[in-house]
Amino acid sequence: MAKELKRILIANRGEIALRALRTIKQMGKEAVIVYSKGDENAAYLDLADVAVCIGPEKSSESYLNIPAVISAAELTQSDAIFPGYGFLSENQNFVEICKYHDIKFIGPSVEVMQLMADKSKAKQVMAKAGVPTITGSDGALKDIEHAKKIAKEIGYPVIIKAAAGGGGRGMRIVEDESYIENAFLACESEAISAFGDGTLYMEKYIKSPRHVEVQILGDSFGNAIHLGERDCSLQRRHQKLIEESPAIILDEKQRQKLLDVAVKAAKFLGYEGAGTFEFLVDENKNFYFMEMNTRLQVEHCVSEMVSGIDIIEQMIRVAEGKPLPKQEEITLRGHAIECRITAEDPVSFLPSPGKIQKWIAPGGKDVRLDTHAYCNYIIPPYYDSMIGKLIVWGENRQRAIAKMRQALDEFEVSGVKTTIEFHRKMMRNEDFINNNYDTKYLENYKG
Ligand code: MV4
Repeated sequence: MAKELKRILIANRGEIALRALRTIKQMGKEAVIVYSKGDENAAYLDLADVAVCIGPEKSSESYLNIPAVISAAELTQSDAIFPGYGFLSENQNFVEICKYHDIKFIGPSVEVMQLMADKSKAKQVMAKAGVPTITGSDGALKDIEHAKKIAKEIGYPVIIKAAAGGGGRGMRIVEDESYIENAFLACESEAISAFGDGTLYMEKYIKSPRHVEVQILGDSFGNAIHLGERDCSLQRRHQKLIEESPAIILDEKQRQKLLDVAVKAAKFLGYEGAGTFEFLVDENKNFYFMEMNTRLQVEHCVSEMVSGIDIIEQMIRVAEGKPLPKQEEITLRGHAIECRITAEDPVSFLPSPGKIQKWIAPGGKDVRLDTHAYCNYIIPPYYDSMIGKLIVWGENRQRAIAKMRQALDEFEVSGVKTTIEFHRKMMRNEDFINNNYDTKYLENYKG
C-alpha cells in the first residue's frame, strides 16, 4: 500500500492553498495548483510547479467542479489530491471518484466520512465507543409524536437538529411541547431543501456552552494521537473568529479525560488522517461529543503552534502509509491564539472585497501570519472573505494575548475593511481576558 507521493494537487484556493504548497515543497515534492478565473492573478500560483485553470469564477464551476479537478489531476499526472477545508474536502462522491482514477485523496476513508456526515448516526457510534454524548433520541426521530415523547423524557428545553446538518444549519430550540410540531416541521422542510435529507434527531438543549474540540491524527496502522484541544467559543453566527489552545476552562484532569476519549474514538473508527472531534462543554464543565469534522480545519495552526507538529506534513505521511509519531514524542507547550482576519466591516461583518492599498504585516518571534494577501492584491468577491489568520504563541495565555495585541497593532491594511479592529478590541476586552465568555457572547456584544 505504501507509496511515495511525488506530485500533489491542491484542490483549494487562498491562504490554505499557499499553506499546503509550502509543506509540499518543503517535503521535496511537486505542487500542482488549480485555480479559477477569479484567482488567476493571485501571487501564490507562481510558487506552484504547475498551475491549472479549472473554470470560471463561480465555485460551482471551478473549485467544486469534480470533472475539472480530476481532469487537472490526470493531465498533470498528480499522485494525490490535498482538499484543504470547504469545497470538496468532505464530498464523499469526490473521494470515490479519486479512488476510481487511482488518485490518492489525502484524508479519511469514504466510509468514515459517510458515517460522520450523519450527525445522528455519528453520535450513536461515538456513544458505543464510550464517548459522552448529550441525552436525547437514540438515533433519528420517527415523527412528531416520537419527538414529543423524547422531549418529555429528557425535559425542556430541547433542540431538534438535522442529521445532515452541522455547523449550525438546520436546528430549532424548543421551549415547551406546544412548539414541537411547528419546530419539527420547519426543521424537516429546511433540512430537505438544504441537504436533501429531512432526518432529524433531538437533544437536551445546553444554554450557554463552550465549544471545545480535539485535534486528532490517525494512521494506517490503527494508531491515533492528539495534538491537544482548542477552545473555539468566540463565534458569530457559527463563524469562528478566535481560537486558542489549550482550552483554559478545563483543569488538567478534565483535559486529559477529553483527550483520552478523543484518541480512543479515533482508534475505534480506524481513522486515517487529520480529524477534529467537537464537544460542547456545559456550565459544570461536563463535555459531550457534538460532531466530528473529517477534514483539516482553518484553526489547525494553533495546534501546530503548541505541538510543533506540521499537521499537513503528517496528513501527507499518513497518506503515504507512514506511521505517526508516538504520543510520548509530542509535548504540548505554552498557549497559542488565532485571530481570523476577514475583509469585512469590523462592526457589521458585511463583506468588503476590493484592492488592498496598504499592507503592513506584523512579525516577531512566535508570530505567524498565514495569508495569500499582499499590497495591491485584489480580494475577489466570489469566495469566503477570510484573507488571513494571525497566530501567536506565548508561554501562557496572558503573554499570548499581549503578543497578539502587539501584532494586531502593527498590522495595517487599507483599501478594504478588515476585522483587525474587532480583534484589537477583543484582545483588550475584560471578558475575553478573564475567560468570561461562551458561544453566545457576541449575540449581545456592541463593540
Ligand atoms: C447545541 C447547542 C446546545 N445544546 N446542542 C451549533 C453548531 C452545531 N454544530 C451545534 N450547535 C449547537 N448545538 C445542544 N444540545 C448549542 C449549539 C450552538 C453552538 C455550538 C457551538 C458553537 C457555537 C454555537 C452557537 C449557537 C448554538
